[in-house]
Amino acid sequence: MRDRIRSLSSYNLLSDQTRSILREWLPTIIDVMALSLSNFLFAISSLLVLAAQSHAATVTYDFNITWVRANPDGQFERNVIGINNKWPLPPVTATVGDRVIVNVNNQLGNESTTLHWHGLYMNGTTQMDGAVGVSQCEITPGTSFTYNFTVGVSSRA
Ligand SMILES: [Cu+2]
Repeated sequence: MRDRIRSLSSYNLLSDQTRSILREWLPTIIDVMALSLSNFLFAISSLLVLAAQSHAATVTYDFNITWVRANPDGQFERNVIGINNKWPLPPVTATVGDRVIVNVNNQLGNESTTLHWHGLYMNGTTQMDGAVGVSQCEITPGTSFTYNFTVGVSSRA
């Protein structure tokens, strides 16, 4: 502590009484300042963590549902339902808390369809869970439907 007091450039200009007060109280003052700084840093870092946690993303996909030729089970090639003229189907990647928007256009021509979000609870948005006639109307050929839901904690199903 004595070294810190010496390092103050104006210390030698102070009166003896002021110096003795400083000698007595400076360690405490510096400790309090250090404590305040650590509290301040802790508060700032807590805010940053909260900000990071509350910053959910929105992920958007455009899925055209089409017939494609594929051999999913290794038996023989045939017409299967694909997305954007591809099979295997593309993954949807999101984090818990994110909003997922999927613009679906049914281009099958002869078949209705929906997307089922197996494994997600879909709390509050069961009308978008894809079970035709149970929780959602079918997306008829030539029509579109936009899925829009927030990813909650998934089940283990
Ligand atoms: Cu399911």
